[in-house]
Amino acid sequence: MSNINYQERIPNNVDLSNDRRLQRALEAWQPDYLEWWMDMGPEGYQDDDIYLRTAVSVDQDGWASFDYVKMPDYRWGIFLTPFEGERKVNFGDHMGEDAWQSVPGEYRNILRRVIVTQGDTEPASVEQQRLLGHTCPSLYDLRNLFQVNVEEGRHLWAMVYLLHRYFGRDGREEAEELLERRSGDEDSPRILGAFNEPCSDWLNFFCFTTFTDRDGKYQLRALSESGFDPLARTCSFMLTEEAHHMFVGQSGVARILKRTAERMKEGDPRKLGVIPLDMIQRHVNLWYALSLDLFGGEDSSNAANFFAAGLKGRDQEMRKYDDHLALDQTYDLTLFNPQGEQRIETIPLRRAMNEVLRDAYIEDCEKVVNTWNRVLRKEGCDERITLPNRRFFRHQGIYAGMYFDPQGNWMAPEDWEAKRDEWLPSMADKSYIHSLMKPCTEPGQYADWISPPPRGINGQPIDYHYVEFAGS
Ligand code: BYC
Ligand code: FE
Ligand code: FE
Repeated sequence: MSNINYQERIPNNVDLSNDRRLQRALEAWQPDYLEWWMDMGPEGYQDDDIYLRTAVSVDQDGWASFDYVKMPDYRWGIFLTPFEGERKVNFGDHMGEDAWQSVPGEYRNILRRVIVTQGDTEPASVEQQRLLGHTCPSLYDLRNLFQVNVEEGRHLWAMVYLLHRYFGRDGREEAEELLERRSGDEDSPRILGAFNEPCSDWLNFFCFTTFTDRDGKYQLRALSESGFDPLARTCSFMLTEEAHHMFVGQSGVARILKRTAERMKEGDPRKLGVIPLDMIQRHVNLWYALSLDLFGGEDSSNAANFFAAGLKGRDQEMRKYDDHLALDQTYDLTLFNPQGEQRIETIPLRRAMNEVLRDAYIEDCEKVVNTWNRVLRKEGCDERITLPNRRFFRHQGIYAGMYFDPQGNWMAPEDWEAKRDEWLPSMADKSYIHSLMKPCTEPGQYADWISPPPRGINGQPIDYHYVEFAGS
């Protein structure tokens, strides 16, 4: 079934109306979700008409339609890529067995944990971005922010569906708790580090959607290989939506770089009201490092168990690899002792699966940075954006609690602290950037610190009324 039933209260392509218990349970969760959305979703824009895309089909082509929607009326629903019939578990100890259509008892807990961890990031990101609308650089950007927000809301629905459908009472409790934790809250924070960090201006937002949503891409890709078929199919549809989130980030940073490079020909970017390259670099450093942490420990028995169980594969497990058992191979990790001496430790490949996924992510990020540097080159600017070494500013895994410069050299803590404001956003950066963040809400108007996009959304012009404010 590839078409979505929009007649129902919860749009879906999972035949919800034939499972009354599940339908009732999800319909009972729906008002709590909406209450969360009104409390924690974009502040101040709930009555406005936003030019949004809504999923209308799960086919690769023509899956979305565009129209004006008030965000609380967005049709959040449950969409899985179509059932493929004969799917098998394709890696790990169960390789060759039929893919699971229900939860294998022995993996119930770890599977629930992965689904909850994934689900938790989605509302967290909406919470982090909740005030950004007030300082939007244009209606085009405002609309993109809201598009990302409603789709992250839908990603939460995707995980809540799995919890309700496959995990009974525990699942329903977890679904409630997903609406109770809050990004950055001291008592009840979100689960993963990056999702508790503030994201209070648009440079942070564009770096977040470039680097943190891109972690989403790789986690979802790994889960879309899963032997638990409903998880695989849910994640594979989420990836369709994810592409736009990363586009928003990558093109947002590119537009900032373009404007900065243009102005640098005239003088000091700070005096000209644009964002200096070193400030942009510090934000890249921060969000890249926070996002690297999201892959978990380099040496992880959890990761080995996930892989062995056939629950979480590598990036493009089927396309990129021939050996799906990963039993005979190893992975070399570079470790440091407290004196900064380096040594290599070789671990079984299965234990290194977090690091293998991180490698794929890093490669992708390098390509993104290359596209940014092409923008600088085209503007005749000789400076370049770079990615810091994977050891820089890490809080999870084997480099946590140690200090490395952006080139990856070990440092004594006090030496590192003295350099901190050179490498990471400082209070001065924050107040300068905040001073630039003035809303631009006339169609076709763009803030001075960012260049307009080369084209609009869905073939519309860049001065389109992407948001129609209520009462105007
Ligand atoms: N922060 O063996 P370890 C997205 C915990 S983004 C805090 O090293 P493991 C999105 C870990 O839970 C994609 N805690 O790692 C983007 C464990 O705790 P317990 C999100 C962390 O288990 C933008 C302990 O450290 N999806 O969709 O292999 C906008 C040691 O565990 C962190 C997923 O993450 C951290 N950064 O975990 C919106 C996929 N890292 O159990 C959305 C689901 C590790 O000892 N999650 N810990 O208390 C997973 O597959 C895995 O849980 C992890 C790695 C990738 C997080
Ligand atoms: Fe998401
Ligand atoms: Fe996303």
